[in-house]
Amino acid sequence: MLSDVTDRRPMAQDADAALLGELARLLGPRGYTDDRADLEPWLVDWRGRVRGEALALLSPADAEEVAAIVRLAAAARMPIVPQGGNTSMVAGATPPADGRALILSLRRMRAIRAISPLDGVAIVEAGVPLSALHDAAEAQGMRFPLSLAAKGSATIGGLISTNAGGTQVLRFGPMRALVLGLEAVLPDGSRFDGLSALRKDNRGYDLRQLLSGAEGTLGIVTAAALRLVPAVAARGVAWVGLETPEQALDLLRRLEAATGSAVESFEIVPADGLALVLRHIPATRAPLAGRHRWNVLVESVAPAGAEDPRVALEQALVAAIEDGVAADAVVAASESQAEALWKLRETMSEAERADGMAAKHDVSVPVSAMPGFIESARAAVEARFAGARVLAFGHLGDGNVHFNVRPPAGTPNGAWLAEHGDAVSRHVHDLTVAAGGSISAEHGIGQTKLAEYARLGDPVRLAAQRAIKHALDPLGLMNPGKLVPLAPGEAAP
Ligand code: 2HG
Ligand code: ZN
Repeated sequence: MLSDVTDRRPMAQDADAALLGELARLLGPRGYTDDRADLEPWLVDWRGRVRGEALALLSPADAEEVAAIVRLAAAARMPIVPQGGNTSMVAGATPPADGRALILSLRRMRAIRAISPLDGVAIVEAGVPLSALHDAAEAQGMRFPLSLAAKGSATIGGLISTNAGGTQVLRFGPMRALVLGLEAVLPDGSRFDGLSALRKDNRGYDLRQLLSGAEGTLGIVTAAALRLVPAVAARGVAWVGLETPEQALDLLRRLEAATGSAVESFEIVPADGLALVLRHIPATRAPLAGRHRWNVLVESVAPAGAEDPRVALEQALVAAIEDGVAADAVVAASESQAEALWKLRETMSEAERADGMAAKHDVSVPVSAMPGFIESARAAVEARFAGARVLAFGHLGDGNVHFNVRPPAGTPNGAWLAEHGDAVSRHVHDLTVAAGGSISAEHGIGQTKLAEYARLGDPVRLAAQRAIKHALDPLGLMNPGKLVPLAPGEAAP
């Protein structure tokens, strides 16, 4: 039998070569490359931990070309790995190690087809970077209310496919809450045109929602109708020092009450997180005179004609300090000060990476349980893994923190993680599940969380997700090896 396999291999390679030839003809030199140097940046994930290989990088010009690619790939049983800005935290867009895959980039599909302030909708192609949508909406007096640190490179297609979260989820929800319509190519090459952005549409299973957060495993999102909200006229941004995560949550509810729910961001940063930023990120400085165990970045906004949001924010913060809920605070007096405060939060991840590798976890529990979870899980992890340094920061108002665990100071980074990293992650995830939480609040499952998802995912949920995957992608060609764990005993397609 072995000789059969060996004999078939050249034929399979011929078929792959024929497919690549067809794709090169279809897409032309702007849309096709198999040059190793061109491919290189697409083969490694943002954190530099996972490396794959691919036969070619395809950059179609429109949805018609995407459909043609998917049909040709399906006929040749060739996997497709869609990749947007390549800032996945879970290697969700990195091709497989065996290298038999095509990377699909929609970077040439960058049109903002329409912005309608009357409908509160933008029709945007998948390759548009998030910051370009922000600018285009603003030019029309509107706003797209989702933001994250990678906004300059993260694309609309990637944000939808990963149901991205970020720092503005508190008021408007994650990406899937903002997707009103979708255009996509399904795994059989058919084109789904669901762009009409109806506010009400009750025709059963919702393909928009199935494709949002599907990590490219059910098809390729080519464009979307996205919700816009009115632009804000002014924002108030403050940095607050306090003692405990409990106080932070208490502060959030007070600020919401005092500002009429105008709080859009509420991010928590521990003292050692701020110290990392100040050490590694140029042009940053401590916002408060003293050192506080915990810090909060808060932003509240106001529409045109309303009172300056800084006034209500400042009053509420003064009251919180008087009541002993916060220790100190500063409200940005100008836009450049506001930007400087945001920089301290948005560069957290970069600063942590510059300091060395960490075992990263993106966990959520019910909002009210998060303060207790942060403290008790930190104590549990630090007691079990001597010297380990927990860095929990992020979206407290959403019940989601990045519960990252750094090696003991002075230890060779990689070696400690190689020895303890998996055990640390299992421990953190066990604690999360015991607290009724999720092991992936906003980063997705990708490749790096797949084994843990298989271990801890509710079997009923996993079976339903596999059934959906098999129904829409029976050949298993859409971003294989991501998101959906194989069933026990199931072979990879
Ligand atoms: C953030 O909130 C990102 O800054 C990255 O989700 C989190 O690096 C991380 O762990
Ligand atoms: Zn985050």
